[in-house]
Amino acid sequence: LELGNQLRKALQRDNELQMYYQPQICIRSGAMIGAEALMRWHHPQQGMISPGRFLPVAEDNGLMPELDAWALTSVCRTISEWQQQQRQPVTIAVNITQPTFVAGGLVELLERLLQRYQIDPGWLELEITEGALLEPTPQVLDTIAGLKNLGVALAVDDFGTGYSSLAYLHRYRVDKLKIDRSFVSSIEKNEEGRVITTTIINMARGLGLQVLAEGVENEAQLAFLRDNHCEGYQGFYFSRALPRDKMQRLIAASQ
Ligand code: G
Ligand code: G
Ligand code: MN
Ligand code: NA
Repeated sequence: LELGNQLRKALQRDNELQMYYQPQICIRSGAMIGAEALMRWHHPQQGMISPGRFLPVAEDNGLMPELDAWALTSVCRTISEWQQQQRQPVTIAVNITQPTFVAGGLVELLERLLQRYQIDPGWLELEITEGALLEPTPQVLDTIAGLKNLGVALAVDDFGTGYSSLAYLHRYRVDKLKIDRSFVSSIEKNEEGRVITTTIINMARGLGLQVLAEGVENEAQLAFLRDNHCEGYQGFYFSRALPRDKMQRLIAASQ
């Protein structure tokens, strides 16, 4: 409860919560193609608190929609600066959770942000988990259609770990699959991991979707992904999530 109240207050201030950015790399060219925005909480007494700890607190306190809105706003403000320095869009992905879809208002919020910060929607991607897509209620369908209408890309996060109904890939016109890092880490360990990874890559490519591997930690995993024509990757092998200024320098150097 204590931490919940502190998180509620942190959402009102603008120095405790920060977005960090993990680079995403094109496997063929080695070029930086984007980044995933990941939230960090610099707690005044407890120091850095990871999302693994504060996201459940946010959920228990009904703060997920507010937290997702905070992340989107912060990222849009950052994109409005970064897009000045670049010729080509660099995709910045923001995680959006199920409660935010249920709460409604996501399309309207994004519309306001794109307008206020004059953002080229090509810069923005939303990551949603399979769970959020599972129940095709009219509201979820409307939200997805509205997002696509704004020109914002959709990626399915942690792909392969949810209750996959492959039908939704078509129904929702998602743009990208992110191969869950549990599969990537099993590439070197067992044949199942390799089969699942290549199957996801082939399915994505067959459906005309982009495909990006998460949690790449070493050259062996990267070589396997390259040999099997995966397009992009992120992971500690290239970089952890970086503070905004470091990411800005990487982006500036990327074109
Ligand atoms: O950042 P880290 O590497 O520890 O992320 C742990 C988990 O927290 C991941 O599942 C990630 O999707 C989630 N996460 C990190 N930042 C955000 C955020 O800004 N919004 C939401 N909804 N989830 C986030
Ligand atoms: O669930 P989501 O994909 O949004 O979460 C991203 C999470 O994965 C973050 O917690 C991030 O810190 C973590 N992560 C990113 N790269 C790696 C990696 O190479 N190895 C491991 N173990 N975790 C990673
Ligand atoms: Mn993610
Ligand atoms: Na993920």
